[in-house]
Amino acid sequence: MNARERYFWDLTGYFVAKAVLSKAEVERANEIVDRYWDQVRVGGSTARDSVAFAGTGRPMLPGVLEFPKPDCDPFRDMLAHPVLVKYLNVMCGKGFRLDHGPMFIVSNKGTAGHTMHGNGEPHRPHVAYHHQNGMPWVGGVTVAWQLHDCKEGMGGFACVPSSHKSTFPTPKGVRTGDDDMGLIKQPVVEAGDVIFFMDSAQAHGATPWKLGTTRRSILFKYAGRTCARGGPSQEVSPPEIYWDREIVEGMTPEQLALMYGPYSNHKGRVPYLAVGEEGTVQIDADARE
Ligand SMILES: O=C(O)CCC(=O)C(=O)O
Repeated sequence: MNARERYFWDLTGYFVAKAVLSKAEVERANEIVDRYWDQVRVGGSTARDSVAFAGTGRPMLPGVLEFPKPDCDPFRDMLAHPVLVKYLNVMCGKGFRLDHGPMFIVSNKGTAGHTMHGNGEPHRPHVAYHHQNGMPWVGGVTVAWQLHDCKEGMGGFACVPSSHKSTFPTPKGVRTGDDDMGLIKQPVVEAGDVIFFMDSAQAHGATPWKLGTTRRSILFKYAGRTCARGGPSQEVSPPEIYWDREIVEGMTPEQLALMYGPYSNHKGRVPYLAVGEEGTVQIDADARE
């Protein structure tokens, strides 16, 4: 990562690496996608309460890493691609790992946008952005491989550049895109480009897809070595699995709360602790994730 690239990344919270895949590599991946098209599943709309982003549910193609060989190869080759290793070693530090994904978004004309989310609301240090001693660091980086061209205003990944450094919550109109103050940016991409963005630290989402051709964006969710967001960490986190049934048997709920393995996207499943007014440790009923 050169000094110009690092400046752009640090300032804006996203970065587009150009022409990482050759034309032939893009064609091969797209030809495989066409053959597996009957496996596409349409989910719900990700526009939530937005008027500007309203549209149809989001189509996804699951399981690309498990396609029979050789069809999985172009997607497995993305996992540890040299360009990705070069950038992620700087962005989230050596030892980064795949936390979850890939999510393969294959929107059609009219697919809803995705309201802006992330940007540290609430602040979560393990996925936040910080820098020290001349080095940047962010806990979660999403790497989105683009198998299509998309010009300005036509939809797809969008973010609020620099929002990873914002001190204040995102105004509702910016979150929904209904009154975005000109702050939402949809980067122009060409097939073969790769978008890096600060997942969770930055306000990001998508604008509705307007092209007659399908969107083809494959998102791999990486994390710093010591961050655990979701993925399999969710399954191994319960105390009786992460430690052992005999070790945790008979523990109080407060003791058990400390025996969960690390992961952050638990949506309230992992209990937090607080000290009550009478000085005793108790499960924190007000804790939010
Ligand atoms: O590229 C997109 O559609 C947005 C993806 C997104 O918001 C996410 O991965 O959290």
